[in-house]
Amino acid sequence: MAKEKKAGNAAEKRIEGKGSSGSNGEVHAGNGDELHQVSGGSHAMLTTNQGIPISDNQNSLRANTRGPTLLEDFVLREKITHFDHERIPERIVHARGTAVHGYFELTDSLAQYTTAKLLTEVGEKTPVFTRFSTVAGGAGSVDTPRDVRGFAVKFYTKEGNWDLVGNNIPVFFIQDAIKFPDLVHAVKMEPDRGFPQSATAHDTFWDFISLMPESMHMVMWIMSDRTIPRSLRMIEGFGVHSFRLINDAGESTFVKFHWRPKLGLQSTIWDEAVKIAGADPDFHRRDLFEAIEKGNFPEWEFAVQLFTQEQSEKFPFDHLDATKLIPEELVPLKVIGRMVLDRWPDNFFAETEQAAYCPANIVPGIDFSNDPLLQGRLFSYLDTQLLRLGSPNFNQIPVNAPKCPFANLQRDGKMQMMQPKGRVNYEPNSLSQDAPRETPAIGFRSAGVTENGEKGRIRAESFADHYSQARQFYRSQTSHEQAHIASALVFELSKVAHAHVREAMVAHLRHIEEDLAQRVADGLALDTLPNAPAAAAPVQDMAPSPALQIIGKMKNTLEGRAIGILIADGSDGAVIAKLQKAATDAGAKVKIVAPKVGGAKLADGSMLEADGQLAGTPSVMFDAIAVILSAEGATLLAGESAAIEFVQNAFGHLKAIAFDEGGQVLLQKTNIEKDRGVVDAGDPAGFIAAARTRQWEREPSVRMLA
Ligand code: HDD
Repeated sequence: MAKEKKAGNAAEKRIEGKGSSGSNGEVHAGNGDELHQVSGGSHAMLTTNQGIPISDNQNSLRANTRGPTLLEDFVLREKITHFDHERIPERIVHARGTAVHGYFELTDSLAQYTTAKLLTEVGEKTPVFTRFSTVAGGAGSVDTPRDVRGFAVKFYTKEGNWDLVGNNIPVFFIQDAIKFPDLVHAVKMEPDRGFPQSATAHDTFWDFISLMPESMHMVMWIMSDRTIPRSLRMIEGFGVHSFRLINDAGESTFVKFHWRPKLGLQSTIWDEAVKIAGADPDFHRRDLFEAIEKGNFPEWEFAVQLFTQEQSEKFPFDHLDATKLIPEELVPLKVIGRMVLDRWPDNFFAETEQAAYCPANIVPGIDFSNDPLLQGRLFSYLDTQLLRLGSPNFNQIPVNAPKCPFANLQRDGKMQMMQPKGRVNYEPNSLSQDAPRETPAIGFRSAGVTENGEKGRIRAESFADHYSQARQFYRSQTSHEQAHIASALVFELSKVAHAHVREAMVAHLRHIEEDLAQRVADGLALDTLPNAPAAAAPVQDMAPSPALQIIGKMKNTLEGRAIGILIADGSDGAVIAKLQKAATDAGAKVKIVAPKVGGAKLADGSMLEADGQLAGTPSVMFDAIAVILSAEGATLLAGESAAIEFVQNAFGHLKAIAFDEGGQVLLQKTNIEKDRGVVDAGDPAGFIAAARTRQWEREPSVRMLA
């Protein structure tokens, strides 16, 4: 082939003599620019999908140097066609998510209650693939909107796959699956305008909710800081519904499943979450990735609440109603194992995007309850997977395939990857010795439950109490958390243009707590409190449950947290090093932030490289900050709004701040009032102690909460 025929898209002169045939390991030039591909090594040969070696991956086939492209260019057509088909439908809900491989290890046997091997073989490590997600936003939305987090775990057990498809909130919006499409339509982008993306703060959501008293308990949870987590490593997970365990005598026990993060719970401040969305839309995904890369494997305890039918009949609520939880004080949690996530997927699409979770995937020894929300889910997920993945053979995709042997007589269909042998594809048969057969002794069996009563579209009387647990949740919170709930309601309802919807919501709040209704009404400038709607059942005063707090479950630790140190030319290296050591010893990740990413020249003349450039690394990325500056550095940064905001936002987000003499100059410029959380950098221990928590008592001085 003549050289000019291989010319690229830049100045042809430069290209001549540069294009190569691109054989194995060679630099494959041809676009006229200097390429920095690695030479040498043992690169695989680039081929088409038919295995035909490709000689030139830079230029399509043309009739002449500057002529039209030829239809016969199968290399071009195959590549573009494949590209055009690269996307599959995103999940209708939970579209944005990130997943990690790991294992579940059983520490306590539940042999008394179940035959499921993964819950009875102590020490056994079961591989898992766990996907965290937001609910409302599209796949390309941000990580930190106010939203429920999905917590879906696929256990590849010896007896088949078990999917525990839960959330970071133990209750749900609705009691019956038939309402799910309405709920999702209401929360997603409004259909005429196509916004807002990934937000509940709009008319259609609150209109729907204000007409659904059963959602009030969930509303308390979503307005709490549970929906603005600091890290996916710091969220709880819940199976939500009651399930059943079945033992070898065929007896069944009800069970609720819980995940409890080793790092404890922590959330962001709402203003912080909003700013993180701009600074790093992938904040949670990156945090998880970086932790795993560093070997700080996130870990959760796995716990169960076990109870009998007789016990459940005495509960002051119906446990089959997914808008109710079982307080830990009523049925304590029993920790039976742990989950460790230790391996990032090799390929996001192949694994995370194609992962197909389904609550109906269950193993012998576990069974469903009659929760009508769960019953509807058992249908929905398989149907969704068929649409998304396009074929009933999606279970053959490696991330979805069981890791135990599996065999049946299902055959054919699009994208069949298996090549079954022989004549027999039916059962029973007498022609094959090896065709798969049923195994009555160990095969899956449903609990032998007697069902009777009248068929009909009826909601049980026992599902009628919509406010008692909402009240219990609100009353169980610390005063800081209550203020956040009230303020979140004010924020969300302030985005609702229809006054009657705002009023209807305040009216519901009166059943939950009069004081909450008043605070929200004040925040919305409502003159009078609207009348509460008729409640379908009397509202009960349940004992507060401190386990429902976040602040009460935050760990006094820097493990998993990050500290940002702002420096500039002339900063004192010794002070920085001391802080760095103290923070690292306490388990924190430390990042240096400087006006230039190359770093800063310290007072002793040495260069300290930066991990982030100031404009792109605001303090919302950190749990605490230090400002270590020379006098000149401080004067320079006093004229830089990113530096002022670095300090101001850290203060506003209730974070600890360490400063030295130069840092103090910048602090003065921001007009912040020093408090216990603003610590001299000469006292690293004091700084670390302050950095372990948020400065809650500072909050009234920095924002007007409802
Ligand atoms: Fe759902 C996805 C959690 C009720 C229908 N759901 C989905 C995911 C999670 C949940 C975590 C994402 C799984 C993943 O990472 O791929 N969903 C819940 C919880 C619910 C719940 C905790 C209530 C307790 N869901 C629910 C109902 C329906 C659905 C009542 C329909 C009747 N959910 C779906 C779905 C999704 C889904 C449409 C979308 C993508 C997918 O399944 O794979 O089938």
